[in-house]
Amino acid sequence: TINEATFAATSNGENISVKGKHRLANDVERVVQEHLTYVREEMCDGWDLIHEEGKMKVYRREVEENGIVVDPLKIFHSIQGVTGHEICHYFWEYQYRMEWETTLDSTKIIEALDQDTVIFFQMHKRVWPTAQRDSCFWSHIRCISNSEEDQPTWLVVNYTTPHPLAPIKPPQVRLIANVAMICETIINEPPLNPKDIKRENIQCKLAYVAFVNPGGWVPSAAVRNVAKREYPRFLRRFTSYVIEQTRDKPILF
Ligand code: H13
Repeated sequence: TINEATFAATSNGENISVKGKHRLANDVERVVQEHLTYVREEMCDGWDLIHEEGKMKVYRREVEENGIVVDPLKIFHSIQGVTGHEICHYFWEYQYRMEWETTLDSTKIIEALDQDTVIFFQMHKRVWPTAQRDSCFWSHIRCISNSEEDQPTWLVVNYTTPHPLAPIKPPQVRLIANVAMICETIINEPPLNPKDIKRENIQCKLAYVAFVNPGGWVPSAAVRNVAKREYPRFLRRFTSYVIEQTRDKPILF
């Protein structure tokens, strides 16, 4: 059998697949755990509330690396009538993407690593006064149960990865991203019989976290203005889309 030591010895720092685990499984595990830790951290020093709209709160920390804006962003929201599973399902699934995404020219799956992990290649709309951007990232969906009584936490992580089917062709510029959607479901005034839970009794508490590097210099003010406008717009549109899609469907817990 192959153990950790053999894995380390044979992998030689490369990602190879071992025993039912795909070649990026360790990366996925690490990034998922980092997000679960990071999302619980308090929002204090350095975080600015840049937008508030109903229950949506958008926070940003201004950070530059070599003169490039890489501001971390966190959005908290609470959505009535949907579950965390539903939010993550519509966020992760390829088939719905172009129905709610307004910032993309195209999206495609270039590899499926396992049932819950795929690699996307996306062409982004040109929103900046500079080169168009593309992205290539693994996208993973997961359900984490915390206890018998509580509803599980659902999350989706999108994380940039290179791929032979998606070489960077200059002048094309690649976005570098580490993005997570993390959701909890709250059941208000739970009826005695779980079968009697109605959409009006449920609520999804959502956290959306984004670290995006534009992959090349863009005027700081331009990136910050676009981000401040586009992230709330995305979440507004996406959550209305999920509410609309699930309205007359059985609740997906
Ligand atoms: O998360 C969003 N969309 C995902 C599904 O299409 C893909 C996203 C991703 C982005 C970039 C690279 C890899 C993955 O997770 C919604 C994104 C909304 C973006 C609003 C635009 C903001 C512009 C910010 C500029 C920063 C450089």
